[in-house]
Amino acid sequence: MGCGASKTIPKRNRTAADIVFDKFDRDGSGKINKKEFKHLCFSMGYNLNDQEVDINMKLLDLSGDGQIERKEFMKWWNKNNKFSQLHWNAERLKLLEAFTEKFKTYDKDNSNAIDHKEFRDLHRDLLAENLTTLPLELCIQELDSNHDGKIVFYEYVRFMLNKDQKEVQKTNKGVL
Ligand SMILES: [Ca+2]
Ligand SMILES: [Ca+2]
Ligand SMILES: [Ca+2]
Repeated sequence: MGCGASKTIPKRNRTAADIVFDKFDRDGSGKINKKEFKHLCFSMGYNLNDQEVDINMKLLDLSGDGQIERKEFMKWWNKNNKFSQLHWNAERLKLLEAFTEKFKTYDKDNSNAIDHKEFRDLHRDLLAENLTTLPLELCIQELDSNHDGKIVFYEYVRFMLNKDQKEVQKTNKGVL
């Protein structure tokens, strides 16, 4: 995906979100890192612990580079419940931790993304756990929501939670 946006936006085109982004991108790197994100949330009245910062950063990081770029930030910022969604209850947090561990085992080269080669192992496990019946190629399409050829943590979690939801619906209503 081409990245046309430069690090700085001409003043007249800056939105309120841009101003917030630039304010908290303290080192001017064009990206919000963990420390900067924690500070941003704290300034807005949300005191996240390190674990919450970790998990939420991973979920906002659609490119898998470990930081929040302007585009990723905008996506989050435009949500109504952006801050309340950063707090996970203990049960969900535990689930997300388990997802993190699992994701790490598939991401063998620690690139923060599961590529096609690594996906073979993940696919094998998903089949074994009945989480998919799709063949390899179709399954990667379902997981890789932005179709950039790799699966980042957010995409993995989205897929897993979706499955979770369907399971819940199944048991509640008897049908999907
Ligand atoms: Ca920065
Ligand atoms: Ca990113
Ligand atoms: Ca992807």
